[in-house]
Amino acid sequence: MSINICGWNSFFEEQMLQISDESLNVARVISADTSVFSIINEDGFCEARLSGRFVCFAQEKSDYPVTGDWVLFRACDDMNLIERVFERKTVFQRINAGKTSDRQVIAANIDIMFITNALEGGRDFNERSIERYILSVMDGGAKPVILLNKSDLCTSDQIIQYKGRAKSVAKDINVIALSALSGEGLPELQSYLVGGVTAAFTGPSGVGKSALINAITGNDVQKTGNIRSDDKRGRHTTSSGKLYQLQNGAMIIDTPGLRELRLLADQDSLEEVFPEIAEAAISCKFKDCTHNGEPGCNVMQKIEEGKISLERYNSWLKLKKEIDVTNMMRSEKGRSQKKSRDKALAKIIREHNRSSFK
Ligand SMILES: Nc1nc2c(ncn2[C@@H]2O[C@H](COP(=O)(O)OP(=O)(O)O)[C@@H](O)[C@H]2O)c(=O)[nH]1
Ligand SMILES: [Mg+2]
Ligand SMILES: [Zn+2]
Repeated sequence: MSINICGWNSFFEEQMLQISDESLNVARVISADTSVFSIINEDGFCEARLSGRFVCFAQEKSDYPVTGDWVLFRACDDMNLIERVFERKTVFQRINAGKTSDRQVIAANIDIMFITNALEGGRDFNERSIERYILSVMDGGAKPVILLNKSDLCTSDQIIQYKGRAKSVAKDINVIALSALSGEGLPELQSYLVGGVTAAFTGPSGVGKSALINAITGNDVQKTGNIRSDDKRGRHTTSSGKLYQLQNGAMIIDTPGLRELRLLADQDSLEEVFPEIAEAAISCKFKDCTHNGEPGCNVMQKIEEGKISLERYNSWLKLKKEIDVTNMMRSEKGRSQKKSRDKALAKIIREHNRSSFK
């Protein structure tokens, strides 16, 4: 099966080969509400809902389709029913705000994530926020690119300084200073948007994500969300994001501004984002050194020598604590969920046995 719309690739094609049901159609999710999904395929746009079977078998809310997902749906008389979500190539996710440890997938199958920041006289520029976003994006599998928007508000010397500061926390990651207003730097951003690529924008509110998307798309974009009658009634679709298709075949997702990006990541991703700490750790005296006061700690040594910055170390410590606590909460939750599933199953078996012996 070949699907003539953008973003489909061998990762999904291979999954398709495992599916023998000819009555199902492939589509990509453009925007996701709690129960209504806008989807696109060769035949155009339509709306779909979740099938009862899908809801029944979904283990958690994060299994539900989000913007960027590939799905299989059944066209019924008056409704399209989503039966399945393809395994995601990449995810952009966080832990839900509040006291939970539930995971919220914001968008899926993003190849390139533009981590957007603003240089409003530097007020909003923050290395620690950039580190947090890089960690989240890399852990989800997308390739991060750092954008420093609103360069029109800075002198060229200031821009060089900010770029250097961003680079100090983003070693192998491209940093682009640009302006949605003046157009400076836009061609470099556009060079990422080739046919078949799915790119997305994330970052705090007000940094200019929407302005940048408007600047690159101009009138070129099919404002897919706008044709939804639901939007005219003002239903908000911001919980996950919105996907736009450029005429050259690139796809762009505008994700909602996040007030809080609670991390869901593993230790390996943390090491990737803080390579200098991971590298120094190899020479610590103890294999399980936590770099928090043990004798013979090479990380501490490097900090004293000024080879690892104290800010970076403190940031690493804070992020590590955060992901450790979350992972612990999640594994405890997983255990207790399994326990209640086992209990429910035992009850069913007991009742079944009782009734068959009657
Ligand atoms: N000076 C300047 N202002 C910008 C630029 N990009 C966006 N803005 C302004 O910043 C504000 C927030 O932009 P918006 O795109 O809504 O941010 P979003 O919340 O990240 O989507 C708006 O008032 C924009 O006009 C820029 O490159 N330069
Ligand atoms: Mg916006
Ligand atoms: Zn150590």
